[in-house]
Amino acid sequence: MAKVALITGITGQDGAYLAEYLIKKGYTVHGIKRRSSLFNTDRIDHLYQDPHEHNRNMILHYGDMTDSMNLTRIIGDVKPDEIYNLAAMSHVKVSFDTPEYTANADGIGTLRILEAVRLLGLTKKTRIYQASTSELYGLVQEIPQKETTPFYPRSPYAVAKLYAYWITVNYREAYGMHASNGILFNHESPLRGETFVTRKVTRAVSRIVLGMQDMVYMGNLSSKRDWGHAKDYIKAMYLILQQDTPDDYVISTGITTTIRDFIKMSFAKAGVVVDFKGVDEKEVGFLVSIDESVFAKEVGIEYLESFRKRLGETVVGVDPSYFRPTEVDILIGDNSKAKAKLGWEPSYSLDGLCEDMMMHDIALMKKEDYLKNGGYRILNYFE
Ligand code: NAP
Ligand code: F7E
Repeated sequence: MAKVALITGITGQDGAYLAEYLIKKGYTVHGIKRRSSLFNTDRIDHLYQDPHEHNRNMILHYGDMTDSMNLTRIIGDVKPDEIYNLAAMSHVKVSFDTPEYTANADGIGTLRILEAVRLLGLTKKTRIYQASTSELYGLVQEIPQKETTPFYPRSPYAVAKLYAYWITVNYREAYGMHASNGILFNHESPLRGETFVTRKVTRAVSRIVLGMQDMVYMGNLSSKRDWGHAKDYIKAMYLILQQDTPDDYVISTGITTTIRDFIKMSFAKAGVVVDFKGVDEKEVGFLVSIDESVFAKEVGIEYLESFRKRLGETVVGVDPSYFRPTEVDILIGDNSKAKAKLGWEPSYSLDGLCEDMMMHDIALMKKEDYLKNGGYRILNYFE
């Protein structure tokens, strides 16, 4: 019998990679997606099967983390062997604007899943993965952060996820459930939402080198993140649920980098050197030089002449509206426990991740139909 997994947040970055991974492993994957006025399944369309087909291995259900009855009904119908609870309002900055909704979906939403499994008598059958986050460390109490590092959340998102973390631990201890937290540090990919910093950068840099955009405005350039590739991190989720004993694990690369350096790295993938000058809100990034052979290969010789004329120009500015009321300055994770107990380690370096995202976004921006479909939209104030 094929194992049955239920993924909340299947339309998101991690949900899409995880669904594909589990289907390849022979699972039947059920996913919960929200109703939206436009299609929101771009990331999983390649896995979609018409409901009229027999023996489908991916089945979607309408649902929402704020609706207990809906979640309980789906879990009761599906009776999954494994639940991956990935659904969340996952944008830290937006959580300051929507704190109550974030608490409901990200915090109480997790309780709804755990309680549904308990009330349906599935505690011995169903294993639960909770998508916990390095944002729990917030104002870090220790460097690097590990499973025993005290939490100090710094946003409504992180506080909601703190509740979700502890309610998962509590249901494990109180009811003997196989419920585990993956404390995942930032992970990115070409599927990353366009308003998270890495994707905002790789999209903007692609557009700048192609002559489609003059500059990009960023927030805090000095914060540091431990970035891995989502393709590696979803494998850790799977491994966590294959363990005999439920437990909590830090999943990270152990390397931390500033936003500023990630911007430089992204331009370098196109053969362009960018440097920064000025401080705080007055800091700018400007074009220093071009390695023309790299530019011709990665961007295209036809874009070179007009780009050459731009040397010296400012391409990165700072807009304080992107600053957060409370910031997480540095994250760097110690993944020793995951290495030792799960046999997990990242296969992508940051350079490899950046390469993957840049090559994807240069190709994406070049597509004419992308332009026609509104892809030229400049990220707005809130993004
Ligand atoms: P994501 O791309 O933002 O995806 C979030 C998913 O949750 C989407 O499918 C979204 O649906 C769904 N969702 C949001 N609110 C919902 C609601 N009320 N009811 C049902 N579904 C809802 O996030 P991700 O990067 O894949 O991250 C997956 C999980 O890991 C999240 O819980 C996130 O907080 C956590 N996490 C992420 C990272 C990271 O670096 N990526 C690190 C640590 C933890 P729509 O597609 O309709 O918006
Ligand atoms: O910001 C700074 C920003 O939005 C990273 C989520 O997946 O990872 C993610 O949360 C850093 C912050 O991710 C801009 O101030 C500068 O210091 O990409 P981000 P995040 O807040 O770390 C954790 C682990 C999660 O759990 C979350 O769900 O970059 N930054 N300038 C900017 N950030 C954004 N978004 N936009 C800027 O223009």
